Amino acid sequence: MKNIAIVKSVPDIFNNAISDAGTSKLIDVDKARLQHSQYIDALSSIGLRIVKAPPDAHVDSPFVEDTAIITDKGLIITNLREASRKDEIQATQEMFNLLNLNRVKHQIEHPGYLEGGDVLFIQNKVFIGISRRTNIEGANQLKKILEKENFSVEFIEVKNCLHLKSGLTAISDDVVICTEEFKDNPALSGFKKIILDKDEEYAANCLKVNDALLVPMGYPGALEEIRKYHNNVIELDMSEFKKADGGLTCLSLLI
Ligand code: CIR
Repeated sequence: MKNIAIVKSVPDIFNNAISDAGTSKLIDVDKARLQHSQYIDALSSIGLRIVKAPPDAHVDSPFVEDTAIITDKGLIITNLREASRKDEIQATQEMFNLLNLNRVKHQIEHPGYLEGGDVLFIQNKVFIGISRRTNIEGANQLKKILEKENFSVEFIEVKNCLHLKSGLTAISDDVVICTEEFKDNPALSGFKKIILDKDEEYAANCLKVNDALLVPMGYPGALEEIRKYHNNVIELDMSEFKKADGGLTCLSLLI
């Protein structure tokens, strides 16, 4: 059960965020702020307490998920790969100090890189994406920490998207939603799967929060499939975050 959502805010320079296709230049920052506040309202409506991190002017700072992994016992500060994102962990750390969380602190260290978008928890299983942003050294450091907490950890290679969770998330404890890339992955053999059409791949990034499921608006095929398994779906417009290669999971850290 999650009770708290940590979020950052959308900086004025958000249209300089990193994006593979250069689409962040097209971001309407005011619209991004509106979508961010609708996201926060959705989390509040589910019953979460919202905690806003101190102002952070980094271009990609709304994507707070990438800066930390939080478990019942541990607080793991990540090591982000992109130079422009490295210092985002400072505002995250300040906020953790204010929250005074009773957790053992860890830090992913060089030569390890790891971003939260590559870490998918499904009950006691954790899948770590080996991607452009998370390397084996970083994944092994996290694996060691999580195994001490009795999680079972598997690595999944990510080739066609930014992070693992850009192409694969869980909509319940036994159903995942994913792009073609992950459909035959042996690590996922025990799960039912919703496999997305090419033009709806963005819908792979859903956010399950307690009994609710946040899904990106505008993917009717995905929505129809999701509704077969889930009856508490909240659709949110994510158009401006998509332009910066980010999605629903990226915008919060849940405790
Ligand atoms: C980046 O390239 O780092 C950001 N523009 C997007 C990060 C998205 N985060 C995520 O998927 N967890």
